[in-house]
Amino acid sequence: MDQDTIAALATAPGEGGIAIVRVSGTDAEALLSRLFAPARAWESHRMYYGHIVYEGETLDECMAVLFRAPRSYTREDVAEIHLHGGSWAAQSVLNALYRLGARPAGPGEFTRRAFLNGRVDLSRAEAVMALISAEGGRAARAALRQLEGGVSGFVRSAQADLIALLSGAAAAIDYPEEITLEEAASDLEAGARRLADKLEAACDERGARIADQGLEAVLCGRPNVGKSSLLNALARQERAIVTDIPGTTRDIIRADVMIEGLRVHFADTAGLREGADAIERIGVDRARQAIAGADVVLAVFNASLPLDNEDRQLLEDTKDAPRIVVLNQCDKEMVLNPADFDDPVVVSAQTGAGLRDLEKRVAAYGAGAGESALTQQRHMILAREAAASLRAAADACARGEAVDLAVIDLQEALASLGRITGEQVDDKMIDEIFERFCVGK
Ligand SMILES: Nc1nc2c(ncn2[C@@H]2O[C@H](COP(=O)(O)OP(=O)(O)OP(=O)(O)O)[C@@H](O)[C@H]2O)c(=O)[nH]1
Ligand SMILES: [Mg+2]
Repeated sequence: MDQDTIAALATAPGEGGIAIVRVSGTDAEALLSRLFAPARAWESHRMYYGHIVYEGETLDECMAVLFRAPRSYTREDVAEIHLHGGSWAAQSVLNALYRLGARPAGPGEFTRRAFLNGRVDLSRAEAVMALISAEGGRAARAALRQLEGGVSGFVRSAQADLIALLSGAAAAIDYPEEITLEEAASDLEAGARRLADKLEAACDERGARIADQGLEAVLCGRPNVGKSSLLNALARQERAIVTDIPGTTRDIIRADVMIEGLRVHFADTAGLREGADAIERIGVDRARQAIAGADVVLAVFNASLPLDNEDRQLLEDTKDAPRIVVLNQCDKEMVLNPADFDDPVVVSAQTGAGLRDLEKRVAAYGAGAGESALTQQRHMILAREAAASLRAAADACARGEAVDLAVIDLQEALASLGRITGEQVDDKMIDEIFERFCVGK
């Protein structure tokens, strides 16, 4: 089945400057030649101008290029036809290709072929998808590092460490006169723990989530301090209703803001106070839940009024949380003294003063996000599995068990690492990974 020639739209559907139809497989050149006649014989990696003609009808004016195997995305012969954007031309060219014998490509099938033909390892194939779906610069950079082989390189070095441990153990088993089993076991234990530490340090789930999905920042404070006004100012649009009536906001209102390549989800919440009506009480409960789940809490106070009990309670409740104290309404006469607070940001939602500082302080909570060696869930799970096997090997050595037993754990660790790059994979795993791709990639 993998010998079929496949075709799909490689660009996003809908209107656009150009639409690219991609064809891959042994018949790619023949199919392209049926629809498009270059002035001279096809030369690989060269763009040709011409017209796509099928059954006497000109379907589009286009540019076409042929990449002969193995110097192509899939390592098969690949043809790309650059058509005018919009769906009609691309669809009619695809229909012609299907009638001439190409098969519609499945999700991720081009990249899957690149993997099966050995052009990229699994972690690089996954990086292609991560790069396509990256929303912010931070996530895109992590994907690019992976695409350039960051993950493969990290895994290769861990595999080399493991193989060194395994050969040390083998030496002790084979040449007991050269190295005692006690020495071998203690070397093995130390080496296995070191490598387990390294693998665990390479996984930063929180950072990976923040780079990929964004940082949760929750605005909270008592009614009327200006939480909704701040949300609107940060979002640069009127998201939340602002009035001088305390208790205006009840539901959580969200706005996404891109700060230095990091997506930040700001949530504006109901003012925290007792004795509100039934609706507002639900809002206050939701606010408390949002605070508990936040990556950073923005505790907002009205700098032109003295602290009241609710303000003090909020300071107390959030003192151990990742928190930024925000003294708002600084355009009015300040009653609160910034020196009394722990590194506060002084702002005015009304004039915009201090907002840039606030953004920087928020973005600092995403510092380093997505910069660990591993950033994909699947890779982190396997690295942790490998680390667990290494710790089991170390524990076996520490208990004075036979080195052969530790060797089995080390081999398991090696197998887990092999699944990251795809040296040790089964078809089911490959299917699961590529099904998450989009068609045309
Ligand atoms: N002068 C001045 N007024 C502000 C500032 N921020 C908010 N206000 C005013 O304060 C009042 C309350 O603002 P909101 O943004 O609705 O306050 P809130 O904290 O969301 O209030 P609740 O939703 O009731 O909890 C409004 O009249 C705003 O115009 C500011 O920085 N300076
Ligand atoms: Mg509000």
